[in-house]
Amino acid sequence: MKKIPKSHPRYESLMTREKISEGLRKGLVHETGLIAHGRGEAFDYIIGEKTVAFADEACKVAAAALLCAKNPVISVNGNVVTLAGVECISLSRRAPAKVEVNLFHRTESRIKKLVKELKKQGAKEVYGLSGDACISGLDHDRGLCDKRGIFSADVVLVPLEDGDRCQALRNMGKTVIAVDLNPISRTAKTANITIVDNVIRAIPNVEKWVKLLKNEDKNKLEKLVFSWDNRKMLKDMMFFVSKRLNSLF
Ligand code: PTJ
Repeated sequence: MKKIPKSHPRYESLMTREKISEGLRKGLVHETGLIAHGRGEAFDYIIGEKTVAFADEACKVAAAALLCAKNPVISVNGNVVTLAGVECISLSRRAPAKVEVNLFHRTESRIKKLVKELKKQGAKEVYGLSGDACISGLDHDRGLCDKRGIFSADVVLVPLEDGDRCQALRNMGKTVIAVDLNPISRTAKTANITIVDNVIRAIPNVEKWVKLLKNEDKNKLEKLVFSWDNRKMLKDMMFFVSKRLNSLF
């Protein structure tokens, strides 16, 4: 990776760019993953590159949903493994939840590379290689998933998902937790619980809440999930963004 001086005011952001471009060079990230990352960066800049209160609340509800689930799965793609693979593995142990590599631009070779990378990062079991089931309503390879993973999951955490697939997962009756910096994306509007934050901050934050809520009464956790109003949170988030932009000048 390129050497970025720690004194640079955009050090963290530039290092993250380096990570993503290294992910591309290693064949983990798809080339359009760089474009998606740029869009994410722009929204992160707008929210102030910090976890806002609404995102923290969403992380709490996401943790409750994972703890109430019978078969929760964390779905990871090229960008997620590159930016927050270790954090996803750590969350999967704590919840506990399965991890599945599930790609928009699916190729066997990239799935193999990502599974290998996750194992290198410490994962014991990673789903995604068999692709022996299909997310209903999606033709094209992006619908392929594992029968014992996403296909049979009741709760799916999908950081950086596309809106179409998010809707298809919901149509299958699953509870979908999305991480998306863009509060007006189709994914953000379609998921049951949307964490409007950078995946780098969001995954450890969900794990923090899993730790805090682990011994909480199940009924109380279920209430937390069922009473969550995702639409209201997105509206509050947009209000926060417009207020913040107005206050900058
Ligand atoms: O590895 P693959 O083949 O599964 O492909 C992955 C990408 C990301 C290329 C694919 O899923 C895709 O094209 O995604 P989209 O539809 O561009 O959506 C990406 C969304 O994630 C956008 O709304 C971005 O704002 C958001 N995003 C990008 N980077 C981050 C992010 N959200 C949270 N954290 C980020 N670091």
